[in-house]
Amino acid sequence: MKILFLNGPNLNLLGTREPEVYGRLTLADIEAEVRQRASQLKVEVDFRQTNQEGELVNWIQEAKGKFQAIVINAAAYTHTSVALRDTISAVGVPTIEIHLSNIHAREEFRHKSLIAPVCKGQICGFGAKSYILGLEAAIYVNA
Ligand code: CA2
Repeated sequence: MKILFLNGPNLNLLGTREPEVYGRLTLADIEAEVRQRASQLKVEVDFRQTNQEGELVNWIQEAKGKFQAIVINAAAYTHTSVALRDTISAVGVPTIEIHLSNIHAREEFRHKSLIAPVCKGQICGFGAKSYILGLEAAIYVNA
């Protein structure tokens, strides 16, 4: 089984600022943790980050037929992107929404996720562990 991890804007800055909100790990540290768990679970992962909305759209489109699930931290695009929502819905690859922070316990504008209704489920608030839980959810929805 192949699982595609997608990371949206500014997640490349993890570990450099706002550790009280997002923790001290870098995105590379989180990727290493995901890869370790994926190898225990005998699944393959591809792990990517971009600051560009259109690149996320292209990657989701290209996932069809190549990946059995997508785990996405769309970052700020979670709250704004009709394009991402339409793409997830159109492509039909089972998608898990994840966040490091509990978006429902933060500012009002973060409470709304435009992609949540087209995802299998949402995991948020567990820091880097949200990625591991996302991996396990991706396997679960394919079981
Ligand atoms: O909690 C999450 O994972 C978020 O997706 C992170 C996004 C935020 O816009 C969402 O509401 C929740 C922000 C990612 C930016 O990460 C930074 C990391 C270090 C310094 C600055 C930003």
